[in-house]
Amino acid sequence: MKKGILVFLLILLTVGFSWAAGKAETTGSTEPVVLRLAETHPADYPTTQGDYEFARLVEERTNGRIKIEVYPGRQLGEEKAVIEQVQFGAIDFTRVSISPLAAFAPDFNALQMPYLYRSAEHMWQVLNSPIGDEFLNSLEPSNFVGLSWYDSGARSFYNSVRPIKSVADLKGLKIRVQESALMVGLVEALGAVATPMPFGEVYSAIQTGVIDGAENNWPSYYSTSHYEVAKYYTLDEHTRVPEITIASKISMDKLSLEDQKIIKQAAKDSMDFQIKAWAAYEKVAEDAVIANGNEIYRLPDNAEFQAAMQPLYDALSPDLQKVVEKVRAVGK
Ligand code: GTR
Repeated sequence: MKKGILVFLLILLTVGFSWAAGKAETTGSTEPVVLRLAETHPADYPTTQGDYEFARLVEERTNGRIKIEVYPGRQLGEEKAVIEQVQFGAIDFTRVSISPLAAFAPDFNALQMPYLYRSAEHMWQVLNSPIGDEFLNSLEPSNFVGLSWYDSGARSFYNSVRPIKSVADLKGLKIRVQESALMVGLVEALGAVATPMPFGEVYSAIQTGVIDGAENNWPSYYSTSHYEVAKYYTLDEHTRVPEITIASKISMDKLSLEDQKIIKQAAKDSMDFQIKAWAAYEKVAEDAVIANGNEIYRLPDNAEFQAAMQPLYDALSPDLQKVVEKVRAVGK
């Protein structure tokens, strides 16, 4: 109870401070407006590099009136808790995977369905089409402002027990997933045991045998050192899950329309930078994991995995099935 009151007071204080900071801009003070961006990855990770570029562009284009401070490495908390804080304005921005965001805006599940995109190019065609903008704009009723998309490659399974060469090999393995109902369903559809868990807890959970493995892209497999404790990596590439940068609608509403426009444009203009940083880091990660002697297995084709995941499509609402059809039609 006491702890609850303390947390409440802290939230009031944080909201109060951000409000005061926001005011500075409208009262013509020369003090910069300082806004905070939460990032789960370390400073050298490509999404964080994109965050820094976004912050740099905003500072440059507002002549220093708005400063975005990037907090990498989960300093402001794990993704789910951070999204909640962005929703009520205690944190101004975050870059997250759309997987945990879908708990707040369920339509986003339609953009992270297994084997949805034919390729990385197809995903980018979709995100850069009006569909991508509709999704960014759809967040406002949930109190977020969708700003931009970042690359996240493809996610695949890794574990410490055995190589996975077919769906049967996944049977009974305890696999960590993001805090996402869709990801729980995906892992269960393959006969494994899904364990939702915050990102920062996965390394020790694999090391101590609480779980057998997890799933992620090359850069995360490498930067988290999960590759050291889970040496079998199967490139089944079950999902491409775009990364997204969102703002708190409460924070944005305190800024002038002109500053909101600058922020939106700067976020979009940081995308190219992030996509290049992603490609470079993906290569570094892959080379380092292979040099470490990990057992990498690429599925000759993913037909078996894809068929096992069909129930997830059947369970989608008719509206989301229509979105899936629209996504599939892009570029055809
Ligand atoms: C990464 C993603 C993070 C986080 C993480 C996870 O690929 O960039 O934002 O969602 O996966 O698995 O928790």
